[in-house]
Amino acid sequence: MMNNQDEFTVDAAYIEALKRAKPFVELMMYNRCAIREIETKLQVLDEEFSVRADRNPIQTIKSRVKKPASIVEKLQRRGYDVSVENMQEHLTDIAGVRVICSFVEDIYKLSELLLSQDDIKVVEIKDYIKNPKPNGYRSLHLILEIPIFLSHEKKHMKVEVQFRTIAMDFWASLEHQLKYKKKIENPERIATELKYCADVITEVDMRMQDIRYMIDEVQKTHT
Ligand code: 0O2
Repeated sequence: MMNNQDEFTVDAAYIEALKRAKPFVELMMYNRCAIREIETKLQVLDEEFSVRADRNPIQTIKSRVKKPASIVEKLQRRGYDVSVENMQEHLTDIAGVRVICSFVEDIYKLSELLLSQDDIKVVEIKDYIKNPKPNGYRSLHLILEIPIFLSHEKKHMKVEVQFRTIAMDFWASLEHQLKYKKKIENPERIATELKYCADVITEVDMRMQDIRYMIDEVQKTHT
């Protein structure tokens, strides 16, 4: 049983821990707010397309704030101490939004429209569609800075937006699962197979895009 002294110690330690965690908890809240801002912008564009062009370029939007263990791993891997300041200064993907599009063309159209909005600042663009990673990974990554309006201040938050087609997402999700399986025998063979699948998927994306162009053309001639 705890005596009064123990109870006091536990409470004080708890309060101290809460105080220390507050900046981290607040930073994660700012990141969740930034995600909401970006999601809304994308949903607005998708809604407009559905009315004006009678189709939805976005299949799904998946968002996440980076897990604490991944934050710690990334800071340490890059040689930084684990602190809220370093998270803010050196990590650009605590807030992540993944946009799964129907066609490659939609990725470039939507990203262009997002980048042209006057409250968004572009920090970095990594085009792994035009320049895929050697393993076959493809996606368009935008690091954006966006303001969030709190009760007494405005904060500028960074968000990583990844645009992928359904096919690119299919490949990346499975590759991600497979990569983390332990004891893979024949890693070179697996890498070759995965690269082959990535190439097939690229071809399929291009063909699906062509089919859409063909259908659009036929529809134009009938209107
Ligand atoms: P999660 O769980 O998605 O957050 P880093 O590689 O993170 O040290 P950088 O510059 O941020 O450095 O990398 P990059 O390549 O611009 O983007 C990293 C993110 O892109 C990854 O996030 C993945 O989501 C995705 N990604 C990049 N390369 C690959 C790949 O080869 N396969 C798969 N499946 N996804 C990839 P995280 O943080 O790794 O994971």
